[in-house]
Amino acid sequence: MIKDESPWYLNAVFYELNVRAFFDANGDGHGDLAGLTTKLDYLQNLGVDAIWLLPIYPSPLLDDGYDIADYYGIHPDYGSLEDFKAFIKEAHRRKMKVITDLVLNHTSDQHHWFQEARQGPDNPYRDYYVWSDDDQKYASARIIFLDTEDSNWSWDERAGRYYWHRFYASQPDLNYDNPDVRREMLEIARFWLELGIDGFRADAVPYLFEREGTNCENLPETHAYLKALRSFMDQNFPGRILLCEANQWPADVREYFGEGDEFHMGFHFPLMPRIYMALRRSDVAPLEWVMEKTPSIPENTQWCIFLRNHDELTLEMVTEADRQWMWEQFAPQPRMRLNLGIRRRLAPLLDNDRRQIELAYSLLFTLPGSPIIYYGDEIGMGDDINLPDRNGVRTPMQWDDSHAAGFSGAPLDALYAPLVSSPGFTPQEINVADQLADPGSLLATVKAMIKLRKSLPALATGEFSWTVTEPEISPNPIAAYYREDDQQKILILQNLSPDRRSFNLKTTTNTTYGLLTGNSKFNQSNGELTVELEPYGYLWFELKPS
Ligand code: TEU
Repeated sequence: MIKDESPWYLNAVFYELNVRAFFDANGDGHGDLAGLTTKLDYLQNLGVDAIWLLPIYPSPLLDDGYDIADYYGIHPDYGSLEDFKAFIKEAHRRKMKVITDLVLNHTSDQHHWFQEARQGPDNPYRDYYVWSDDDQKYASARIIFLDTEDSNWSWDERAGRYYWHRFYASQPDLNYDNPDVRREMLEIARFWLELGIDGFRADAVPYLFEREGTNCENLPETHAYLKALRSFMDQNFPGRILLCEANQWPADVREYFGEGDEFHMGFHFPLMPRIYMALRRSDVAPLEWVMEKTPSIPENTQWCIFLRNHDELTLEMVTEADRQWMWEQFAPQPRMRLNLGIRRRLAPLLDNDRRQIELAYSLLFTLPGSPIIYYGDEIGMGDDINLPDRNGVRTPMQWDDSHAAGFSGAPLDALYAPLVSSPGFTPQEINVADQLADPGSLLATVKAMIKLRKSLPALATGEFSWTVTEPEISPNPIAAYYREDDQQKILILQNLSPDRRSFNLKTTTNTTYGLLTGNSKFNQSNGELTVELEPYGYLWFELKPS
């Protein structure tokens, strides 16, 4: 149950955004911190509690900023540290929290540590990275960026040795066996926490240590270091949070919460693809499966749940057969696929079908965890599968139908990425201004759901339990569940199928089913709730003694 003194992140709505993509204040074609600051009113109005910024450090941008060249600065495209401080101040003034990406596992090869390390075995930075005379060590570690890399080792001509990297070859992994690396990272954390941020989204944490004979993921040494980071934060910056990015099965992610002494929050990767699976199959079974596999987590920790993010929709946490099926269903064109995933946004994935998109949001706001919205998905923005890597889901935010979608005053050919041009998704068709003016827009619905969700703490931390509707059919297209704490009992009914569905639900005597929101019909009488759910329809109720 959420109490007044409960930590804020237990019932918070997060918003993930790319500074480059949000708003360009100086007209150079790249979004910047000053631009983002002018858009804080929009986020406050949407009801967002916390903003997660993708990396804004100086970087050659070969992995869009996850390749960091200097941990202590701001990429000049985005502005300066002064701009960052001003942004934090303005966000806090609006009672919004800010978390930023902390990339622990690797640096850019342009980072001065790596440039020094290459120089020779005696260089003090040599041991900051993981070197080998051959490319055979740690052979059980999988390759993550399968479409671009064929080994986790790359040859460095200057050093005359191989270096280890779990992601792009331009991102050498740091050597966490070196106490200097461990210490440097705490100093980096200190620097940003002193600037006033509220915490970190810690990137790619399963891969910090390497040990022969293992898959080099989730190792005990890695957990020990992450606990040390947590304790450093608790001691020096109490109240600031750590959000874990571990794309792992629930049982493995569970370990990152420790005994409440490691991460405050963790992304629920296995849930995400199963939301799409359940919708496309009109079958609740994938959701039942993942809820059953989801372990309970320590007090004052929380899942972070999401529909999409800045990466490809990862299919690492599904079986091979399900992956093939998901690709056939959601990525019929080869350009839509990337590594083990799908580089498309929410609205195009769901056929730009308003009913399915709304239902996906209904699931996001009622399943256990704090929801994260990916920028642009609140208006149903499209993507551009012709752009390289994952850039197609990182295009400029569509503010209005004026020049450059109201994102920038720069000439169109100076924008960091082209505007979405696919039919149905152009800025003329999808933009914030139109949707703000339209009480029936997706944006209006998402905003209303956020407000409702925040007023119902049982949706954040209450017990979750499935309920049975009658007649029972198999496969079952109805996702029906209760969320309950000692203050509130909420019933959620959702139709995962494109057909209208009628059913009954046995009700408790002396209980009134108060409608919270929904788009379907129901009737309560004689101890039964009779429901007719529209195609992809949903109803949320609060149960009250009558
Ligand atoms: O992703 C790391 C990661 O662990 C994967 O889950 C990744 O999300 C998946 O394979 C899809 O790419 C993080 C960032 O989110 C990603 O943008 C970076 O490219 C990556 O780290 C390397 O820094």
